[in-house]
Amino acid sequence: TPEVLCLGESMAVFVPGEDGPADQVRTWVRDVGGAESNVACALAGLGVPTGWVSAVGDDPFGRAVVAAVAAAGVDVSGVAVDPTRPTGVYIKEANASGSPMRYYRFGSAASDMGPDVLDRVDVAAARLVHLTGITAALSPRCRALIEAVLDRAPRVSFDVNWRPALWDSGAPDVLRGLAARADIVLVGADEAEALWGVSDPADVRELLPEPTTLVVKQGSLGATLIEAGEAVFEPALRVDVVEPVGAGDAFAAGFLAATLAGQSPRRRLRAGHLHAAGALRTQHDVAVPLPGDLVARLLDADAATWA
Ligand code: KDG
Repeated sequence: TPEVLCLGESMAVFVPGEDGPADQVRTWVRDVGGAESNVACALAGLGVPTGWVSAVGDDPFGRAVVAAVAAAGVDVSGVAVDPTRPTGVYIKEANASGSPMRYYRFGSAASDMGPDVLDRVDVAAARLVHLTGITAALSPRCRALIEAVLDRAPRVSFDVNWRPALWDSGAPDVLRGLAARADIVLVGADEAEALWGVSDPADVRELLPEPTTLVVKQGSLGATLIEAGEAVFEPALRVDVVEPVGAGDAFAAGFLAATLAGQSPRRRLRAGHLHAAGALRTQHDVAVPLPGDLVARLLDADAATWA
């Protein structure tokens, strides 16, 4: 049985298959993506038994998504097939400065998931359930589902993952309320600034005093972990960014795997940075893994060698 369950929607992703403005691109490459399944794939790659809980349509994209996640070693027995609704799609006009994402997911199979998902999936048996703020934006039923997970799961990690395109209004309060109920919260300083008007990790902490563990990701600078009254900052690696989507998911996976393994704050943050670096260097959502011996050396390197 999986130790970690990641719950959320995944989609067929289309990235340009040739150069030029998106409205002139005619060749698109079909990939697979979704924040929570990205985390699940990366965790499985790190050797953590992981399941993905979701729903897809009874269609080719749904089958492609499930096959890709299963091929990464993730348990997909928690994925339902909804014959009445389609699998979602998104378009990624990939570039290094940030990729505008266009979603075609309204009314999708996953957006109709509700608390009844917990009749078929035992979240109480997992060591950790990973959620993101994306799910809260998909539908009232999805929001009720993540509230129900927060009620029942023994330990929840929550990546705020604010996606402005999915929200009309209410995001600051909803996302803060959900984050406050989680055990581990991951948030970008830029997201915290846009949502709540604060970006300094200590100020974010004041806003979210309840979670045991808070990680504020400060972009190319690094990340700060605040836990048991202690703040630890660890600089990020310098990377040539190809396309940033998926880096947050890779960071979460590295950080969570190291956390489950009981590692030190510094190693947990470094594990996050190392996996994020892999995702920053590819157009795909899921990272190209860095060589294991390099990872092992960098996790324990002195500060000068590391950054
Ligand atoms: O974190 C990356 C995700 O944003 C991407 O895979 C698509 O799940 C996605 C979303 O809803 O934005």
